[in-house]
Amino acid sequence: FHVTNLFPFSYFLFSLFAGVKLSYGTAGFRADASILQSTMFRMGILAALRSLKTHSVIGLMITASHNKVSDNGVKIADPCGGMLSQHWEPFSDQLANAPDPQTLLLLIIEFVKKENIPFDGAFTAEILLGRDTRPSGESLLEAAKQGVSSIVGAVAHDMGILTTPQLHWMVRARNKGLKATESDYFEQLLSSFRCLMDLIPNESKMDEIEDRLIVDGANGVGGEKLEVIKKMLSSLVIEVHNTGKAGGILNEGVGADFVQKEKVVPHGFGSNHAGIRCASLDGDADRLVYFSVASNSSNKIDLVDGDKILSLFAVFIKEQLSILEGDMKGNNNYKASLGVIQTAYANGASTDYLKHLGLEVVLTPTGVKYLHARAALYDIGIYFEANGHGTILFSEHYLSWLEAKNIELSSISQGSELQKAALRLLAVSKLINQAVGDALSGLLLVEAILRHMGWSIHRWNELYQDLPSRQLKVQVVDRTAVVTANAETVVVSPAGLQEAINAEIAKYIKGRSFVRPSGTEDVVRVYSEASTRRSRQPCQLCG
Ligand code: NG1
Ligand code: ZN
Repeated sequence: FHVTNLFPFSYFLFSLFAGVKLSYGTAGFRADASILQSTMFRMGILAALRSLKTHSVIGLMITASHNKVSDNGVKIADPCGGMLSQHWEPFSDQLANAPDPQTLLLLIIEFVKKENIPFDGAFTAEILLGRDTRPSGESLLEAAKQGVSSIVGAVAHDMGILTTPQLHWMVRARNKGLKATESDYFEQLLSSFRCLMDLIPNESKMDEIEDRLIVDGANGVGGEKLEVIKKMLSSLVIEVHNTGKAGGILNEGVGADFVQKEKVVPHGFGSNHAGIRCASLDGDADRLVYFSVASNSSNKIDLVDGDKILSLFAVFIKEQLSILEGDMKGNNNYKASLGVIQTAYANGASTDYLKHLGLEVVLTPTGVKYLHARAALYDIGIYFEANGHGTILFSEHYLSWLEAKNIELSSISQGSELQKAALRLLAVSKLINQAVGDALSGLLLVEAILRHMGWSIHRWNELYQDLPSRQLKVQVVDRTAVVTANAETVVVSPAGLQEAINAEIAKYIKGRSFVRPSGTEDVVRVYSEASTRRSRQPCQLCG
């Protein structure tokens, strides 16, 4: 085991002085950028070890997503393009918090032995590095690079400024032996989008749809990339606001997190946009929400959140499956398993709607790693968080079947509705990012499906009525004191808390409430919903 140059760097010192305990959390390490040099260096080491262990290319993304511009963070992308295996999270916590170089080295040596990480030179560790537009990204990337190169022979490739999903996509593509540059990414998105547009039924009432889409780029990387996509598309009219070029600050009064939580227009939008379809990306473009501006000159919006994007996707996929499976021609027939995955933050009205559609709905704890793993158990698994992070996963087995079915149909019923359904599903599997939720690919899929359905944003929003809900953050002494079960819907400790919640929600029609410690902030989150803002059951005494 050789660690060539662990010591010449001062990166170790920073976390010592900061006295901060870092935790890999829901989505990697996040903190004020000024204390992250050491963490980046150490995560560079971890990424190189992970690459040696898995004999695959690994990704390291520097971003703090929707958090403020002075924050930054790091996430590791595993060989399949998904999140770092949870099995390695405790090691990454230990590595990030090691108090001195000796402890760090011992931890690495121990872990290498325990995990049997091969140092035989048979495989060159390769890491793809990406960063968002945060100014701190450049020097943090340097620290990560140094961390990678402290492992003998490991190679770091700087992929430049990217959205988080682009980096995950590249890692996945590289490990599948596919073309994996940024232009390959754009090419795949655009060709599958065009394919879906070409398959739109003639009878779709496209004229009911406002042509124009206005996108809030959160003053981050997503807006920049959308400008590139826009130039390559003739069939969509996209205006991008908040690209960051006009001096706006990343995530400040803009972006998907702001729009979804505050339910008001982002900066640069107003009543002059009433009636127009609008969308908002978050700071690293892995979240997407839509909205329309209320016509009465206030700054209020009608939010079309992740749950509704999920519902739109579910309706479309279900429709294609029923065409394909309803009238199976030929011999090679198969019924796909379709599952929908949400978290407890999903609006109760969306869960009811999806169940009424006859879909299997499963709840997991918060965090893409849980949703993604559960969705991967189906032939087609659709997952979304209410905040707009989600995607559609297709199993390899189902994709091979679809490819074969398409070939069979092209010989027995070329151009039939059956074949079109197969082609649409294949196009969706290429358009939608199979590694992680991706605002850019999600946006193109929403746009294609709305045109396919002939739905305006208002028609889409009317799929169901959201139950009024509130989400609060509460600062507590020790958030880990709150322990939950059943996909975070029940508090196990402290004792008595769940009973108190039960007593409260019993007073309201469709009352639902839960609390959980955040995995990304030092707070406890409280969520509540009920049938109306003021719905109290009539009082037994006074009516
Ligand atoms: P935490 O802080 O664990 O609630 C938040 C979001 C998650 C996810 C992660 C990662 C909410 C309620 N929680 O996690 O959905 O997006 O950040 O960014 O929105
Ligand atoms: Zn994000």
